[in-house]
Amino acid sequence: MAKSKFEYVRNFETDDTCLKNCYIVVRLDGRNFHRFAEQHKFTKPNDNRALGLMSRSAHSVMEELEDIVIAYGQSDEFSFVFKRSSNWFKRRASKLMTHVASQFSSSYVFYWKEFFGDQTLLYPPSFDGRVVLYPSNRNLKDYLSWRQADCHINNLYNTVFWTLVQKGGLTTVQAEDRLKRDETVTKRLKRPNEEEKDVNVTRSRRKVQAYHCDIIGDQFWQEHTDILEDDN
Ligand code: DGT
Ligand code: MG
Ligand code: MG
Ligand code: MG
Ligand code: MG
Repeated sequence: MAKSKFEYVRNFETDDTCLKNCYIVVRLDGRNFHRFAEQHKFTKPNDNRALGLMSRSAHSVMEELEDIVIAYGQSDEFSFVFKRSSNWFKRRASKLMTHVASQFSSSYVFYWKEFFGDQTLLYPPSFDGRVVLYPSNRNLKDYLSWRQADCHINNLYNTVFWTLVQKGGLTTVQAEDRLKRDETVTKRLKRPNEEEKDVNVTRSRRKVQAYHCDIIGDQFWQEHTDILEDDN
């Protein structure tokens, strides 16, 4: 076949072959599902219809695509693990990731009705994707454990949070305040007339917050005593 003078542009394509012997993990995550959940009135903290639809879409990915050995999902995300020895699409990361993302997204829309019945899908949802390689079984198990621990921690928090709001009558601000996690740190303190000793100090882990205020004067530092540590 004759080559055109334009052929050279093909050489601009970069090689994204995944390293051999590694498990290839593709993780998808719903784009701005905070808004999507709100607009489609997902129940809090967990909407069984939404979770069922995620699961159904993952099922479709596993059925239609090659070499996926396990998938794990929670919230608006799903991880797909390709077998170590897979040579599907010559292990090209972009091919694997985009096939997973598009198969999942189209299935999510295709099966919407099965889970949400007459409730209208208001706009087309989308999912981002990333590829991560894990060279050992330990690494892969730890990856999945990491996602599940994340699920557990979030669920624990969300379940208690929404119970405080829905059944306990607290405002969302009050519930958040109630659930602030305390952090215990050991500080070496020297109190007047006492020996220096290690003392457990409890403080709240605060959210990052923007202030627009004077930090030259003393007032700010008096109000935020946990920023500076003792000089000695
Ligand atoms: P992103 O991923 O950066 O585009 O932004 P989001 O908004 O998708 O953030 P992400 O992925 O960290 O958090 C997932 C959101 O999806 C979170 O706001 C809660 C929502 N969501 C997921 N599953 C459920 C559910 O079953 N019920 C409700 N009410 N919300 C859910
Ligand atoms: Mg996110
Ligand atoms: Mg998301
Ligand atoms: Mg997410
Ligand atoms: Mg083609």
